[in-house]
Amino acid sequence: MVFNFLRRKDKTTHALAKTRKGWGGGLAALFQGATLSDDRLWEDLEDALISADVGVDTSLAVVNTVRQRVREEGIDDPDDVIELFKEELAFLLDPEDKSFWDWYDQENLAAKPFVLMIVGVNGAGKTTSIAKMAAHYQRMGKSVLIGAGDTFRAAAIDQLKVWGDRLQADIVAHQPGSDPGAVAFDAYEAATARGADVLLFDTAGRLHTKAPLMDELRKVRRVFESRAPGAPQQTLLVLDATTGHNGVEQARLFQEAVGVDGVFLAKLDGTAKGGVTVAIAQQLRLPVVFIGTGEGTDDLTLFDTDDFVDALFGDNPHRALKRVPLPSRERGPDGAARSLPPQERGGEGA
Ligand SMILES: Nc1nc2c(ncn2[C@@H]2O[C@H](COP(=O)(O)OP(=O)(O)OP(=O)(O)O)[C@@H](O)[C@H]2O)c(=O)[nH]1
Ligand SMILES: [Mg+2]
Repeated sequence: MVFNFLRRKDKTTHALAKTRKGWGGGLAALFQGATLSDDRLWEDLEDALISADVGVDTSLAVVNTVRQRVREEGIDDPDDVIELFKEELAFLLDPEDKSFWDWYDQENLAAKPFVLMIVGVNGAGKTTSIAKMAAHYQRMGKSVLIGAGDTFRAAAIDQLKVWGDRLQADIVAHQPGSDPGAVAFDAYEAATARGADVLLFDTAGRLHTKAPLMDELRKVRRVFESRAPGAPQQTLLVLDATTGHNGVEQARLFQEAVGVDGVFLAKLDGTAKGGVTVAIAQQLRLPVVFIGTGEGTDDLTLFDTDDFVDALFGDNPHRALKRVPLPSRERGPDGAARSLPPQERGGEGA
């Protein structure tokens, strides 16, 4: 599980450069010359979280909780306050059941072929992310087959073939305009026949056509379900991090229509709004599984909460994150992690 650990952390740090500059660094800068009892400071902190797309309610709740803890725990060092922010954000980012993350770099995959169905709107980064995941599994010594289920555009099929050649991964493709369900069927059969460990299945992303996209995706899903119990093993939604909060709304549509297990957050390197990662975890109850850190096949990293919050604010080697449940942290009835506003905890604003 410590697969590629160091490089992973480097990549997360690199991918979050813009977010860190615009947000994490911005947060740290807010403390310079400020006093912790100054209301203005806490309002600025709220603004900084909101403008990074954390979401308004979550931003207010996080700041409230941190402010309350500062008061209750008698904290007066700004570095300690930043650690509190890290802790609260880490709590919001962790899925309730962390074993969710176990599958993606596990030596023994739960099925053969292990089917990953990749969904997302046009241009989100699906095809590129598939190439990255193919390379990821190849590095783990797995054989990978890719199904070209985006039959809507001829270019989509060609794009996958180029990646397939480059990665020396088998591609199963039909003619443009053909039935994606039939491609799914053939791709599964081919993966079984060739003994492939992983089947990555690309899908279309256009939203408004004669055959509604969600119906088509449901059909693809049913084809996999009919081939083997438990298939597809994972349905990953690729979200473009640069679209910020809109991505959260998109995700809801896919979640309702086909069911989504996790998010591949692409293009995190291209945005200053990395706070959307928190919004995804918080509002959708979806774990971020991979992050896309560039346009090459090597530009992906496994999501790790601690790496993420460290990368946001910069490492602080003198302090370790506390990962104990604190009274200020609760989960709602839906399992959503909540930073409770002080008034709901029987206190008043600090
Ligand atoms: N900087 C950066 N660019 C990325 C990343 N992932 C994808 N891209 C770029 O985003 C663009 C769209 O990526 P695609 O993989 O074609 O997206 P798609 O979802 O398959 O798009 P359609 O097939 O048109 O629906 C390409 O120019 C990619 O190189 C990333 O993590 N970082
Ligand atoms: Mg594509």
